[in-house]
Amino acid sequence: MARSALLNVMVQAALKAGKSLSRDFGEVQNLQVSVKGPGDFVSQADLKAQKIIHDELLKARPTYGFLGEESEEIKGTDGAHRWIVDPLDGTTNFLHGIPMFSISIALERNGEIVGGVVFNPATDELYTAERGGGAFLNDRRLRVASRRVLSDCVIGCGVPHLGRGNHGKFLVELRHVMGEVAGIRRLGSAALDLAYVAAGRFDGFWEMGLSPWDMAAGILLVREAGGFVLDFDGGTDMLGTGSIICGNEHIQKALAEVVKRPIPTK
Ligand code: 2AM
Ligand code: CA
Repeated sequence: MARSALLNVMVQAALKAGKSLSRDFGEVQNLQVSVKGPGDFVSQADLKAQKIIHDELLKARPTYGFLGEESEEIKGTDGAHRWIVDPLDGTTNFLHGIPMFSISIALERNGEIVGGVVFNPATDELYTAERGGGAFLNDRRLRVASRRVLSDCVIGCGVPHLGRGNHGKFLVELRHVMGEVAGIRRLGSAALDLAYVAAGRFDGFWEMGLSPWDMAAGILLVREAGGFVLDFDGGTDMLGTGSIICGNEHIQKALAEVVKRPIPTK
């Protein structure tokens, strides 16, 4: 697997921030027993990871723009390129000592995602993709699962957070999907969910109310693994709408139909 210089920059940034998060995750596990909990500590871990990534990426490409979860967007002097970064996706898991979190770094060129890295430092799983070059888990080429019927499928989803999203609407989606599939999973990191679809572990995934940094790298992973990714309107404006439904060609279509089924009248 040959990585471009740009993808290598992204990988190095993810690995370096991953070391920092790993150290802090060890500490978080010790802090669970304190009454105040590790909340402030985790915010600091998050900010530290973003600074590491920002500095690595901007050192390599000082003119590119930078959109990161933890800061205001920085417009680059190069109008064509933008990094889209989530230094810690799955914050709630991290906070609770659950080793299911990730760093997500994407590169956008003229509005199109051309590079993506998702790294889970707790499992040392590094997912990478470049447009036209395929998707990889460490050195292994990825392919989405090939199941064609929903009743054989394990589907990932996101559950709206306390005080956010439309809980009633989600429950209708859940009710419809659980009546059709073999199993439903919720990891708590959208970037990892998408990586799991790319790796063929999940047959599909849906969620709404996401931010661009949760999805940008994962979308490219799924596409480069041969999957289909659309928003809830059946278009490709996932970053704009915050909604996503994906899987292989058949499962994406079938899952979208079930997720968008109208609310039953009785
Ligand atoms: P985060 O951990 O970076 O916040 C899981 O459903 C997804 O929702 C994750 O990608 C997670 O990203 C995001 N998420 C978690 N808490 C959130 C909140 N309060 N508001 C919006 N998104 C959130
Ligand atoms: Ca996130």
